[in-house]
Amino acid sequence: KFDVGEVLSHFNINETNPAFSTGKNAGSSADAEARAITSPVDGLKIATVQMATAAEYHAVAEQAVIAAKSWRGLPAPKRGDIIRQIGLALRENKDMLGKLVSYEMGKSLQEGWGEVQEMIDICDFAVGISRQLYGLTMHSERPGHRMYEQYHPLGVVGIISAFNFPVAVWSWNAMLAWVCGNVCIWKPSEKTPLTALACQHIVQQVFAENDIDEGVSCLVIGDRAIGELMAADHRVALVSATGSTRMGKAVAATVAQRLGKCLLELGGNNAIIITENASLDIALVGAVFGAVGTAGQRCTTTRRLIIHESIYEQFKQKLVSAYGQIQIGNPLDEHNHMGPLIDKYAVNAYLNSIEQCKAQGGKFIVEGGVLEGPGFESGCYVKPCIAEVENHFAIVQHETFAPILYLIRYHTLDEAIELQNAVPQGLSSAIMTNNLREAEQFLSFAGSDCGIANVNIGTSGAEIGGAFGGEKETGGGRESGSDAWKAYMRRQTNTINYSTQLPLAQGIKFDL
Ligand code: UN1
Repeated sequence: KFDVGEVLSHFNINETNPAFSTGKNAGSSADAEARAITSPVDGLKIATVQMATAAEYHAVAEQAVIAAKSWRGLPAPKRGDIIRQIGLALRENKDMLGKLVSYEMGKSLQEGWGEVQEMIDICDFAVGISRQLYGLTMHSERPGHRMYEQYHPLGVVGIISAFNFPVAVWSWNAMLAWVCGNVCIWKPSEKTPLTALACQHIVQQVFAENDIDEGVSCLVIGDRAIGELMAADHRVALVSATGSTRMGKAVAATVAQRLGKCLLELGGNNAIIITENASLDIALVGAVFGAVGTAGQRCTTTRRLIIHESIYEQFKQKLVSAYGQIQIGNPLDEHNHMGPLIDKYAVNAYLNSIEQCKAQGGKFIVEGGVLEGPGFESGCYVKPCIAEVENHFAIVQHETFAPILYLIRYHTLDEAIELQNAVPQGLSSAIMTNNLREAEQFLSFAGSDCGIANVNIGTSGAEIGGAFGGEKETGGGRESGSDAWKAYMRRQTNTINYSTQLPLAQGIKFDL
């Protein structure tokens, strides 16, 4: 049974909560704006947070700069040991944190727990990486010389995260940034600050037990004004931002003004191509989970199905009957597949997109709409819907963060791949086929133009071990696994002369 009070007190979340926290030092100024956080699950107020002022942000950033000097001195494997302990603490808190994610954000409890599991996984990955921050050794062209490269910490990393993965995406960034020797300032979405406070509570306990400096993990609660301060702040070496393309463009432009570093993970418009050689049962589960999971609010959500004409009608029927079985309701009730959207703004955006889709010629085969009545009092529960469209419709080119699935028909695989690529975004993509030629063409340089391309798996639900991110308007950043850690470090090339001469490179003569 879910007990909000129990979960909140477990994480030391009170009725009113501070605007910032660097551990022991947490607070908010008298003139800070208070904001009530309500749950999309039942529309009830959960707690109040204070919004940080500019002065508070600057004070936190100062503390981060100081902490960066001590944290970087701790050897990387020792930093990894701290992350190992955070991973253990997250295991202990998985149930509670998963529930809070589900209640504050609205995703199903399975997905709330899955999100915490993703955090645990990245901790384990980061522990391993802490002993593998490898640089190369090169052969110098000069005798008695040696060259190598090493990776040093950047300093302060700013993390702007979105409401839809309120804790996992922060952890991808923070755990890697920390083992790489950086300190972090986290600005969570103003829609989901309570799960952020819970994470800060978990992390600060581990830090306190290990006598780690105040300020290695800084949390600042605020809206876009805080994001703007961070983007403009020369003390923040890297700004890692997850969210809309509009937000990413603003962050990138500001960071570019000071030639800082950016890591962007923005919108997706992900498609699954279903060929005549697909296993339709696999395709069905992949497509439905991809489209309705997290109520269509993942950046990896399946938004378009590009289906071969020979199986189009058959698959359409399967989809319609599968949609008829989707249980919508309180996400903490494990019988439900789908919870609410994050808030009423999201509901309006959903309704608006349905209107536009109809106006542009879309034909709905599963109708949408807002659910009313007992259990739906928050006004945030909507029906997942399906429309037959053409790929070029303006609404289809746009990412609506809601469970609206578009169906498109194709004749040849070349055409399907062209359609899949013909959107401004480039995050995730998939093909459903048992035909090797089709799969390989899709994965080739002439295939999908996305950062993620899957075969016989949907577009969402990536594992943490691979680099996560995408091309075009998705922003080009890569987070999480593989060698994404390199984004959190600066590379230094070192050439050492141990000879008794000073030969110059390129054979240049310079005698005195
Ligand atoms: C996001 O939606 O911002 O691949 C992240 C997935 C998850 C992460 C999504 N592992 O769907």
